[in-house]
Amino acid sequence: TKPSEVTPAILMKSYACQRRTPLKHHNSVLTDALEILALNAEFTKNEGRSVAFRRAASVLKALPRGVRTMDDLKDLPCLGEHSLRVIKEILDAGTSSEVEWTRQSEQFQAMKALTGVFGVGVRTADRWFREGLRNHLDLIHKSQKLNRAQEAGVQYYNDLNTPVTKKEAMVITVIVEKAVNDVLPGAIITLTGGFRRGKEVGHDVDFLITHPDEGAEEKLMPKIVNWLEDQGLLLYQKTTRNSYLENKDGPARPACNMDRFERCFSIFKLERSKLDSDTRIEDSSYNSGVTDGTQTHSGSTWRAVRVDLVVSPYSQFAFATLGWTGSKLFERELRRWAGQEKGMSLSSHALYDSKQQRYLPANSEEEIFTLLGLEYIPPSERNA
Ligand code: DCP
Ligand code: MG
Repeated sequence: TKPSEVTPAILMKSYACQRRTPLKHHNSVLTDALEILALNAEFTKNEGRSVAFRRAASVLKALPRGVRTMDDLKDLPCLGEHSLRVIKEILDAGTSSEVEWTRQSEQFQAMKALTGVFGVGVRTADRWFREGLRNHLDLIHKSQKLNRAQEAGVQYYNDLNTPVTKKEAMVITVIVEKAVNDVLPGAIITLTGGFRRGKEVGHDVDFLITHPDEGAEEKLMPKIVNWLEDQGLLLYQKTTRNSYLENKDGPARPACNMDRFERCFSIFKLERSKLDSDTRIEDSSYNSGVTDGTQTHSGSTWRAVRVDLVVSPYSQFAFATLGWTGSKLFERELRRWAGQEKGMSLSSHALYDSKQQRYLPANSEEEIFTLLGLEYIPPSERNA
């Protein structure tokens, strides 16, 4: 082989937080397949397996070109035997029988439909599946007992399963900024989650809110929620209180991965008239009023959108921003890197150094990467 024909070896780091992962990549056929298996493993409560498939998919997302032969995968980390087998099958035959079988299976389809209802997690969906329920309509027809979140999830099922566009996210940003600045002038509002990473659509809109005067943010959420409710902008909300207390004896990681900020899970009522007219008329994704009985409202003047609001004290804002920007795998890998490689414990609240037995403060995401001994990865390249 002439030197010019040799493909240079790719130096792929093994933690996703050490790599740049753009939103658009060259291997979506393979990553979609692996992510079906990851999702199925999640549905069957096999977390280890699920993470292994997600890590494998994530490595392929970071490749500078499409994989064409198994040779292209030489020396890449995180590709287990099972993932390699699936990739080989797709390269050879175009599809993987395991993936196709999974995709078509009754259990996978039912779990996907049931967990697609707001307020329904894997555990509940699994129980309902075993009771014979298959989708959100069964929840109505078989008069399943639902909590308030699930009621809303069924009621607004169609809207909540219609991807939120960037334009809608921008309209909601303006509303949230108005609400927050009305009840606490000088507050800072950041759009986090997938939209901060550059995604064109999302399943919800995530916001992080803080104020430069530490303490000013306390009890802020109820005020924001009241403001929004007074304007008739909320279809549903559930606020959880801040339960984080810095522990002098460390570590930072709460009992579960869930963080403990004051948080509001909400469903916004977004008026279509707030969106530009050109998108309004063409966009068939809006409920037409004629539905399968899950949408109780009649007009098509508004649509339901999931919005997550999180309030953070200013001193934790950098950690919260990093923790709420995602992707989920990127976050997971950051925490794993901190623990396994640095003897540190990272959460959305703080970074704790076990050797020094102290918290390491930071004012920006860049500083946190530096404290972790990592090269800074901008949000647009955290799409692991
Ligand atoms: N997050 C987390 N742990 C949680 C909840 C959220 O680490 N328990 C982080 C990772 C996510 C981000 O917050 O990337 C936002 O959560 P979403 O579920 O909204 O995920 P995305 O915004 O990334 O994707 P989507 O477009 O589906 O909303
Ligand atoms: Mg989101």
